Order: sequence, then C-alpha cells, then structure tokens
Amino acid sequence: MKIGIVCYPTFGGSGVVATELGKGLAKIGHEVHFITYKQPSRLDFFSENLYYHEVDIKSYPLFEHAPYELALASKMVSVVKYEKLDLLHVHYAIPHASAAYMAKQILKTQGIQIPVVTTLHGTDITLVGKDPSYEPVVTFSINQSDGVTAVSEDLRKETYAFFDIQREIEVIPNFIDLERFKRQKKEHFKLAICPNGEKLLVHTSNFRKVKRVEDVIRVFYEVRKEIPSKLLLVGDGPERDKMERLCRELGTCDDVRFLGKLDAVEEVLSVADLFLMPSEKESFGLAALEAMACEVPILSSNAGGIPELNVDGVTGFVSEIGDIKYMKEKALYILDDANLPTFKKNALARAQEFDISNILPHYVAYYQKTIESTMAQI
Ligand code: GMT
Repeated sequence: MKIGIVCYPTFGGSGVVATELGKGLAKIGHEVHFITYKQPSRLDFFSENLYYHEVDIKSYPLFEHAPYELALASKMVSVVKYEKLDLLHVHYAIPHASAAYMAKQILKTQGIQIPVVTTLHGTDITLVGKDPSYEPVVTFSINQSDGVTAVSEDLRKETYAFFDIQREIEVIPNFIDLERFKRQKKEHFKLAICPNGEKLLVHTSNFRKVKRVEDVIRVFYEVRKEIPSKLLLVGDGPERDKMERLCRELGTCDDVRFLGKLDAVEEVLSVADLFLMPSEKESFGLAALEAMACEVPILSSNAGGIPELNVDGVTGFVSEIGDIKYMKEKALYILDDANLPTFKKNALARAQEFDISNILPHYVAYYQKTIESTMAQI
C-alpha cells in the first residue's frame, strides 16, 4: 500500500507512535509518505520506502496566525494526487482530521477518492478537543473519517461519552520496538548516579500540568526518607521551573537530576529501578511502556488507559490520582530487594505483548478494511 502519515513531528507520544508506525510499515514493504511541518525527530535515516513532504506554512503580514491547517490540506492534496496514495492516516484529531476532510473533498472534485483514518491519541479528546472552541469541528471530522482508531479502550469510551460519534472506533494500542527498547548494560552509568547502591527512580514526560510532576517529586521525597535513593527527571516543559523550586524547598536537590530532553531515553531506563507516572490524564502511557520494555516496574495513577497497560500488583501498582501516601508505600514495596526482580520480569513480559510485530498487523488489516469499504461506497 501507499500510505500518507500526518502527525506532529515533535517528541510527543502521538508523533512517536506515528513515526514508528511509518517506519514499521516501510520495513514490511509499504510505501510511506510523511506529511509534516518538520522532519519527525525519529525519522533521521534513509529508507527506500520512506518519503518526507514538508508542509510549507507561508506567513503574510495580515495573518496574526499562519493558517497551518490550510497549508496542510493543500499539501495532502498534492501528495495524494502525485504520489497516488491509497490511504491517509492522520494522527491527533486537531487539526489533522479536519484538514484531511478538506483535502478529501478537494480531491473528490478531481475524481480522486482517498480513504482517511484518524487515530485519537489522548489530549485531542480528553482536553483540547472538549473545549467549546474546537468541539464541533472535532465531532464533525471524526464522524467524517472513513476509519477511526483510539489507543486504548478508555479513550474509546471517553470519546463516545463526550462527543456525538456515529461510527465505530477501533482500539489499536500503542506499541514498542523491543530491538531498541531493551535493558542495556550500563553499570558505569548506574555507578555514577548511584555510587552507594541507591535505588533509582525515573520519570519522563513533557512536564505539562497533566503529568503531575509534583507528585513524582513528593513521592520521591517520602521514599528517600526511608531508603537511599535518587531521582532522574527526563524531559522539559512548562512545569520545570516550578519543579526545580520544589526540589530546593524540600532539600532534595542533591539527589534529583533534571536531564532535559534526551533522545536515548532507553539508556536512562536501562539503569532505573522504578518508573513513576502519576498523570491526571493519560490515554495509554507510551512512556511507561518504554520503561517496561527496559525491565522497569511502574508506579502509576489510575488515569485513563494506564490500567490497561500497568497490571496492578503484577507489573507495578496503580494508585488513585494524587494519593502520595499510597504511592510511597507501594514504591517501597516494589523497591524491596525481595520483590524487585519479580516486578522487573513481569514488566518485561507485559511489554512484550505490545511489541510492534504484534500491533502492526492490526493497522495493516484496518487499512485494508477501510480501503475496501470506502471503495465499495463509490
Ligand atoms: O502525553 C503527552 O503529553 C503527549 C501526547 C501526544 O499527544 O503526543 O501523548 C498521548 O498520546 C500517546 C501516544 O498515543 C499516549 O501514549 C499518551 O498517553 C497520550 N497522552 C495523554 O493522554 C496525556
């Protein structure tokens, strides 16, 4: 198949999933055309089946905000037409689903039918999409897509609960490339961070409010009172300054390191003993899956789709959002040397269920089904 993939080319989970999906499809022989405003961060190599088309967002003195959606729709039209694509797969509803709808209508006037699959990733539904400024367009463009997928059962339910959706939503979870995400031998790194055998807690996120990084620091503060431990924070975002101030207030600065945005996150995960994900909202929790693939147990909240990944009492524990006391108790339980090896083993076994080789065929089958049903309607 010839597939066009539209996504945000940033470090965010939806962009990562879209890029890894495209790379996986190209590996098994499909021709994949990325249509984005910047080269996706994980698309930094040559492959004969991978193409990249940059959306050229022209500015003009009259525009306070350059019309990204229109430039994207125009680019989709030309790529579908000249590369003879079979399907467009857009990731993150806003504004990609509505831009795809516009491209589809334009192409229709030229006698070209292009099926559109929209994948809902999370905040496009649970946060931004619900806002009255976007809701009517989100509802309309989901209903107008030829196929819709969501990354967890919880996200599927939430979409039906909040929006007036008239079509089937298929759940296809996030996936992981276990060839990249695996525990690597990095003893020298562990020794540098934890010279006295301290336990190592890790959190990675984009430091938005929904990630509740404050809970990460507060849980660590409590754990550190009981056992020697260190905390590594990977990522950057709006909450970072506040979190640095909190560490100063709590006097934990010597044991907490802010690493900023890191590409090789698997190297940090390779030396971790516990991953913290106390999010307020989380449709799936790709960062937790990456940790599990590196044999790291998870202490998470019960937000959104996280419990569909983190099996309570098996791969870690699931807590009520914001329950610091409970999270501290469970962190200490997991970090106990008598329990840690079992949790690590279970985390890896669970991650293996989400290996790309298990999930990719679901997308391929879904594309084929969508193309057939769209063509049958003509
Ligand atoms: O979590 C983020 O802040 C990034 C966000 C995105 O849209 O890029 O991630 C969402 O999509 C990921 C991939 O499907 C999911 O694993 C994340 O759980 C989801 N984030 C939220 O729902 C907050």
